[in-house]
Amino acid sequence: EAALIPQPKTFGPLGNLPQIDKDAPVQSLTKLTYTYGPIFKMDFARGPELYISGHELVEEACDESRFDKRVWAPLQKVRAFAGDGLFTSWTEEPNWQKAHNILLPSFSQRAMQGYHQMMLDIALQLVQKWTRLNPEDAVEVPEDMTRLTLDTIGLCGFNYRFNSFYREQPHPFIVSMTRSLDEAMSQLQRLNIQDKLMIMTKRQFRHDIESMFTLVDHIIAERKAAGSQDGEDLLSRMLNSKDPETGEGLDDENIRYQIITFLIAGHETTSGLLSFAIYYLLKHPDKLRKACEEVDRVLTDPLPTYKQVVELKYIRMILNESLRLWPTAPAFSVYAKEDTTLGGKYPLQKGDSLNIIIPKLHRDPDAWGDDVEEFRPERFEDPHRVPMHAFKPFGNGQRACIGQQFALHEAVLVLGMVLKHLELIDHESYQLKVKETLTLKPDGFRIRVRPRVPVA
Ligand code: MNH
Repeated sequence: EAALIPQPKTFGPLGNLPQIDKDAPVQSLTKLTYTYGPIFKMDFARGPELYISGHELVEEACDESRFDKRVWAPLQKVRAFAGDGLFTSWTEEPNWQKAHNILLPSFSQRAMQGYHQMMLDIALQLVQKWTRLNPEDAVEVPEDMTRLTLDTIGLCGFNYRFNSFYREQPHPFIVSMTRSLDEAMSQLQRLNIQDKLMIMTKRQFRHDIESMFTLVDHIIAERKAAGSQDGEDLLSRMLNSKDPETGEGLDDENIRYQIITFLIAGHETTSGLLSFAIYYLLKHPDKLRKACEEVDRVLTDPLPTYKQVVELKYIRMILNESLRLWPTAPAFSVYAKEDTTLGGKYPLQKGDSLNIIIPKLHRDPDAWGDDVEEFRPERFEDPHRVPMHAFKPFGNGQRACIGQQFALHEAVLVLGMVLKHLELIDHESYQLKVKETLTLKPDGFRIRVRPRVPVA
C-alpha cells in the first residue's frame, strides 16, 4: 500500500520556494522536518525534491546496492570549475574511479604521518599570531580558521604556500573561488530568463574561473618543469601514479579539476568544524576544562608529535560532537538505481532522488536518545554505542569524504595546540548564528585570547 508523502502547502507557480530562506536553505529544510516529519516533498520550478532525515529512511538511502550519489543541482553548478573532479563527478564517469584509485593511498591514516610536519607548520602560524595579540584585540575565529585550513591543504597537497596569515584580504584565488561558489548557488535561485540577463555577473564568473585555472595550471607546470618524481604530496601522486585497474594516469585537465576540488572541499568544511568546536567549548566550561586536562597530559613536548595527536581522544570526541550538531557539509543527495520502495511504503522509480538533511538526522532521538540538543562529547566515548548509521558528517560509502582522516588529524592537532597555548574568552557573549554558503559556519564569531603556555 503506497503512502502519501507529506508536503507543505504550495504557492501557485512558485511551488514551495517561499518556504526556503535563500540565505539559509538547509536551516529552512531542517525546521520543516519538525512539522512534516522524516520524509517530505517540496515543489520547485525545476521539479519536485524529496527530503529525508529519519535514521531508518537514511539507512536505506545509504544502501549502495539500491542508491548511488547524485550530483545534485548545487554540485552541477560547481562543475563549471570543478569539472569531473572527485566531488562533482558521477560514479559512472571514468575519471571518478580512476582518481579514487590513484588518490586513496594519499588519504590513509598512515599517510597522515607524512603530512604532520606541514600541518604543524601552519598550526604554529595560527598559535603564534594569537599569542602575540594585545589583550583587547578580537580574533575572528572562522576567518583565521579559513586561513589555516586553506594554507594546510595548499602545503600538504601541492607544496604551495598561500601565506594567508600574512594577508589582510583573502588570497586572490580564494576571492575568485568564493565569488564563483556564491554565483553557482545564486544561479539556483534565479529563473532562466533572469539568469540570461545577468551579463556582468556572467562575465565576472567567467573571469573568476579563468583566474582559478591560471593559478592551478601554473602550479602544475612548475612541478612538471621541476621534473622530480619524488615527493609524496597529492600533486606528485596525480602526476605520476597509474590506476592499477586500467593502467592509466590522470590527464592534465582532470588534474586541474582535482586541485580545485581539493582546495574547495579541503578547507571550508574543516574551518567551520574548528570554529563550531571552539564555540561549543566556550559555552561548556566543564568540557573545556576536561579538554585542557587532556592536552596538558598528552602534549608534553614543545611541539606535538603525530602519535600524541592520535592520543588526544577527548579532543576527537569534541570534534565528532561538533560535527553531530553542526555537520559543516549539511546535506548530500542520492538517486535510486532501480525502482524500489522506501520504508516499505514509498514507491520510488529508477532515477528518483532523495536529499539527506544531516543536521536533523544527527538529532533523531530514536537513534541518539532524548538529549539530542545537548553538547555531550561523551556520547562518542564508546565507539560501539555510537549509532553510526545515524552519523553521516562525511557522507556515505564509496562516495564518502576521501579527506576525513586528513580533516580530523588537522583539526585535532590545531584544537589541541590552541587549548594548550591559549585561554579563550567569550567577551561578546556570542549568540550562535549559522551562515550558509555551500557549507556552514558560525557567523561573526569573535573571541579574545590570552597566552597560557609559551609557544616553543
Ligand atoms: Mn570532504 C566528499 C564532508 C573535509 C575532500 N566531504 C565529502 C562528502 C561530505 C564531506 C559530506 C560527500 C558529499 C556528497 O556525497 O555529495 N569533508 C567533509 C567534512 C569535512 C571534509 C565535514 C571536514 C570537517 N574533504 C575534506 C578535506 C578534503 C575533502 C580536508 C581534502 C583534503 N570530500 C573531499 C572529496 C570528496 C569529499 C575529494 C569527494 C569524494 C568522492 O566522491 O570520491
